[in-house]
Amino acid sequence: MLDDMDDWRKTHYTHEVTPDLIDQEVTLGGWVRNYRDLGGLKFINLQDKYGERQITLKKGVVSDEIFDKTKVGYQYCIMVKGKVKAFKKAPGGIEVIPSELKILNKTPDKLPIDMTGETISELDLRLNNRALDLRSVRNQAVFQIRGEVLNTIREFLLENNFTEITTPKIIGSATEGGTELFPIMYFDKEAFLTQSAQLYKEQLSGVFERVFEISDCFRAEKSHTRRHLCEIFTLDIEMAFATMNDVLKTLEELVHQVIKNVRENQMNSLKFLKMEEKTVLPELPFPRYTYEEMLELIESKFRISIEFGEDISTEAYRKLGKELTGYYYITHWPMSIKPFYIMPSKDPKYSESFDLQMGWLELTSGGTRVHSSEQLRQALEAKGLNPIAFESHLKVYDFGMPPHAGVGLGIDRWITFLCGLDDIREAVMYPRTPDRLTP
Ligand code: AMO
Repeated sequence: MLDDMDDWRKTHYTHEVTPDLIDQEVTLGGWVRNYRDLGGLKFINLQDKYGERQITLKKGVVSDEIFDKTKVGYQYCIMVKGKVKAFKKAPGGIEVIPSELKILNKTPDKLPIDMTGETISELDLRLNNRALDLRSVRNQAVFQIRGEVLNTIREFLLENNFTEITTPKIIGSATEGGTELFPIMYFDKEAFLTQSAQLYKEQLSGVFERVFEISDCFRAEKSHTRRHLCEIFTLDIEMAFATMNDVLKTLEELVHQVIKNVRENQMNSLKFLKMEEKTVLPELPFPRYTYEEMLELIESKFRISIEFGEDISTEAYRKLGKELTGYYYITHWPMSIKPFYIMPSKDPKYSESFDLQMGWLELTSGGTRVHSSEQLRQALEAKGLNPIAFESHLKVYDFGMPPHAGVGLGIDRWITFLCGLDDIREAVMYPRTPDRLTP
């Protein structure tokens, strides 16, 4: 039989149950992280979204009725009314002596994954049971950090005159070329899920000047790596009256602020993930290397030769990451491997583009954009794309489009790195990969 919640409401979350509440009555609610029955003594570790508190039932101290009735299992959903007491050996130096306890929901005897924190179950099994898995302390730490990162990004950008935009995720034609798009049916027409806010953020930089969007985009890439997803969460930034150099400066200041806040506000989560020493405030400005300097470095240090116009291979990045362990920029990529909207450099062999790297991992792409409609038309043609398909975008460029520049940052990749995770799937609540569409 389950208990009814009735008019019980939580008075506190676990982290609010601090020593200044000693001898006061609280009502807590959450799940049983751990349960020990030592005969005359029962301990329940009640967890909620912020942490846990020990509930102690000692025969003779609590009523016989509650002592005898209380038999819980892992992850039972419970509510407890009780008094806060000081107890040195309990987590946080506090325990709650219950006067009443309600079992609101039960679990099977054997849970599909370990929830005690003693072992980490295999990732696919955890993802199959993701809502349960997300309750683990480790995941709580990851998603506290993720929340802090997103919050700081918004705060920082809003303070710096950016406007938050929301752009369509269902689109009629390819954003950046025809590949990597998921087609969908839009009534009787074919449409696509967007791969990037690129064209809309550019258009809106001609309205709100400095814009950003934090949202999903979709990549139909059959990549089975630990850094690729099919649904990604990106930060898109676009700045009018600006070039790549302005974006480089804003981005590094943003990264700096995010790490500062994560250190200040999420130290416990960093410690739990053993990332407190690795998460250091980066020095500004970030080192900048041109693509060509990078190729020379890779050749001289690792004897890996990359032809001008080729992407830097994963093998080379992995090695580079051992030498360049912090954040750094790679600028002026060959125009031949950049999208049509990127501005060519004075020497058109190069482009006004950059990536922000963290060690071996690419976190962003960005650059100065083309803002003349004529030049954009030619750029589309040069990339083998049909300007007619881009007509609704191109006409915006005839309405006084300002010079602009921007960047797209993969939030999931960044969280993977910041939390020291092995696999990007751990950095999102419900990952989408070529093999995973549920839960
Ligand atoms: P790009 O395609 O490089 O650039 O994407 C920007 C950043 O998003 C992340 N990312 C991914 N993360 C996980 N899985 C994937 N499949 C994946 N694909 C990309 C990376 C990458 O650096 N419109 C441009 C941005 C711009 O120029 O403003 C764009 O989308 O961290």
